[in-house]
This record gives sequence, structure tokens and C-alpha cells, in this order.
Amino acid sequence: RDARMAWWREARFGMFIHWGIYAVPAGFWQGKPVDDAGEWIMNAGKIPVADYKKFAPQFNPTQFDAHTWVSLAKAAGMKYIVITSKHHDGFAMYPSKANPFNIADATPFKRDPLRELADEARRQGLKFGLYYSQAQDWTAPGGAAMGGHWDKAQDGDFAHYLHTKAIPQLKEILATYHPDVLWFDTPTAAMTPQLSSEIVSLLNQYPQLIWNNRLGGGYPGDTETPEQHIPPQGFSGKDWETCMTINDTWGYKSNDTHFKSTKVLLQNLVDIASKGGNYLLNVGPDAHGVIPAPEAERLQQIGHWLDVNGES
Ligand code: JFZ
Repeated sequence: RDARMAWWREARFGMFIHWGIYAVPAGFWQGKPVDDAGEWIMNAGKIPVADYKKFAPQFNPTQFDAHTWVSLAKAAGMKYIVITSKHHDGFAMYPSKANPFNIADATPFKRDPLRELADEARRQGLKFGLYYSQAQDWTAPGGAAMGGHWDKAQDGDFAHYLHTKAIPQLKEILATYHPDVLWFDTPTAAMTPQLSSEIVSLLNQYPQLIWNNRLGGGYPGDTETPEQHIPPQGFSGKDWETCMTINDTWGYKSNDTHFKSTKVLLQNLVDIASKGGNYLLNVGPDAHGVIPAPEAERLQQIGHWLDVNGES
């Protein structure tokens, strides 16, 4: 385990990327702002499945450039990136054979951003991780939804969903991109020990893989994941990673301009590093494929400060 965790323990700083078709509504539904994180708009707005799926044909992020994103992470002093391969909305950001609600089959954008990012990250010497929402899936029948379902199209059996969508997609992303990290999320009670163990058997086929504590079923995973706060004493004897937003959303929202200052972001980085943790700092690219300028600017400034004052 120590050998497997070695790069991660030295990394200290990573880029979290929440990117999906929720960047199309960008925080607005039927002309009104929806008061939740951008990637939660479907749930918070109780958008019907059929209506939500209509965002996919509008998603054509032709300005996406893996080189620009990875170079920004590198310039900031980040050593790894973790990007959403499927968030709670169920949309796969890669060409999935297991389910048609994906970037190749449901959008005009005929590229594979995960392939491009994985290759570019490795070319620039960064590790590459994938986020996958294993339990919540608001567009697949049987997928879990925190707060409960709101559309009959969501009715179904959770184990069936897991066996026909989540596990097949996890197999795909592991075999296709060989991620260094798998980042699970919001396990919910549906992730029983039995169902979780089926995923663990799969993970065990990748002995170098690092995965977090949000799988479910009582599995501790490799890493603690405090969210939006820095544990005052860290976690002694445990690897941990604080994830945080730069503004108040993970997925892009056109009306969220509540950006933390570079000073606060740097203080967080130093505070976290001094307590032995990692800082997974999020960016929310827009529907054109661009990381918002106020976020990019702050990352550049962090990198500049580290160049002047850090050792790295
Ligand atoms: C989850 C997601 O629902 C969210 O969209 C985002 O991906 C984030 C990184 O993870 O949100 C959470 C998960 C855990 C806590 C809070 C929000 N928590 O433990 O306080």
C-alpha cells in the first residue's frame, strides 16, 4: 500500500474537474436561477428525464483543449487531475458501449475528452483520475437519487441499474483509461456490502489503483475526503484529501461569481499541506470547453507564488 500511495502522498495538490451537460443550462432552468450546485440542477429543479436529456444535443464544446487544461494544472503546481466520467445525472463523458447516454452517441461532439486528457496528463507527467457516481444516477431506471425520484422514468431496481450500467461502465473506464485514481461519491444506503463487494472485486484487478472512501458498503477505501473544509488536526495515520470549489459550485454556473481570492486558496493549500493532506481544487469548465477565466487566473497566480516561494 505504501508503494501504491507514494506518488499521491507527495502530490499535495490536484485539479478536480466537474464537467458535463449541466454546463449547458449553467444554473438556469426555464429562465430562473436554480439554487444549488450547477451539477445538481436536474435534481434541484426536478427536471424530467426527457427534458434533461435534451441538453445533450446542445453540448458541443469545440473549444475544449486538453493541452490548455493540463498545462494550467501543471502551471498551478498540481500533480494530478480527477475528472467526472459520469456525475449524478448519468451522462457519460466518454464513448460508452454500455449505455447510449454518452458524449459520442448523444452529442454532436465526436471526440473523447477523457482519452485526450489522460494522454495529455501523462505526456506532461501528471497522474490521471476519474470520478464516477456509482449510486446516484438520475436518468437510469433504478439509479439512486438523494431526496427521492421525481419522474416515473426513474422507477426501477437498483441492483439492476448497478449490474447493467454502473459496473459495466466502471469496467470500461478502468480498461480504457487505466486511471490512477477512482473517485466514488454519495454512496447512499443502496450500496449494500454485497453490491459494493462486487465493485471491490473489480477494483482489485488493478493493484495500483487508489480509490476514496465514498464507495459504500462499509469500505474505508484509501483516502478520507473532507469536503469544503480543512480538518483542524488532519487525520493521523490516514491519507486524506480535502476537495473544494473555487466559487460555490462544482459544475459550471454562469451566475456564480463568488470566487475565493488567490490568497485564501494559497492559505488553504499551505494549511492542508502542513497537516499532511492533499488539496483537490475544483474547476468547472463551461459548455464551450473553457475553464472560466477567473478560475484559470487564480490557478496561474498560485503557480507563480509557488515558483517564487515553494521548493517543488
Ligand atoms: C458530492 C456531489 O453530490 C457533488 O455534486 C460534488 O460532486 C461533490 C464533490 O461531492 O457532494 C457532497 C458529498 C459529500 C459531502 C457534501 C457534498 N459531505 O460529506 O459533506
